[in-house]
Amino acid sequence: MDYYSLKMRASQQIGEGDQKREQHISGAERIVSREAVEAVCSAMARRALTHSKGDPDFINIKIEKVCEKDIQILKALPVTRVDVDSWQQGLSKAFELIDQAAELKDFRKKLPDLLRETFPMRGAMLYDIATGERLEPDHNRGVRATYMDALRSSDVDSQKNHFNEAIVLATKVANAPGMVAELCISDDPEYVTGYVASKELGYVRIMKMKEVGGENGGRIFLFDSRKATAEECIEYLQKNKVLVDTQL
Ligand code: WAQ
Ligand code: MG
Repeated sequence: MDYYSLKMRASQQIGEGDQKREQHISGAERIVSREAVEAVCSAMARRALTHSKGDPDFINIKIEKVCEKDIQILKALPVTRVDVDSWQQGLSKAFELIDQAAELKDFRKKLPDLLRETFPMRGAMLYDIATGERLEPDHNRGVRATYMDALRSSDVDSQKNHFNEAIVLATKVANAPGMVAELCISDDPEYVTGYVASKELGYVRIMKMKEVGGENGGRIFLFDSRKATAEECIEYLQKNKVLVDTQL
């Protein structure tokens, strides 16, 4: 069977003169059957054009054929859920889980600053817990995990399903060489649920991690350079084709 990868990114120019920059609005990645390509493509355009972060003036949709033999099937991370009373409590719970996964004492004290740095980024921060260095080739952009989708999903969602997309991304990321854990908060103003994920922890949904209406979200991929090279990890995130089985 023929598969096709579709990638969408949408942005808006903001600011004047020297301050002019591209603000990321929306991005999405899918791997679907040939029959679904047209419908998924138009759903992506609609999604970009109706995003709550703003009206994009640039939308890029890229379509590529993918060989079935190049696709790796991964079992979805097991999902658990943590209910919290406030977003402050949610963040604190997330930081606690990260400390546990990274096996670093008091690492959580660094996390609020790291998180702040991710707010304007289109991709994720790749942070080396062995050296404290950021490893993305382009710090403004970050690294993006691409070429992934749910297995047996040729459905066309014009409405974003945050959880379905996140479990796919988190499963791919957790399987990358040297990956220790991921922390994620959506930058979509109305979406306050976030997660911490790793192979050991699974996918831990934390029901509140920011204020409703807040646009400050981002992703941190915590990586350990004692376990793999940054090149291997980035290559996996950006190039390997993955379908995630969410029904196992
Ligand atoms: N690769 C790397 N980073 C990404 C990617 C990607 N493919 N897609 C998004 N990001 C970064 C980017 O900086 C975004 O601004 C940020 O993550 C948030 O992305 O269980 O919707 O797509 O209900 O807004 C979590 C679901 C939803 C929790 C997360 O993130 C649950 C979400 P968004
Ligand atoms: Mg978003």
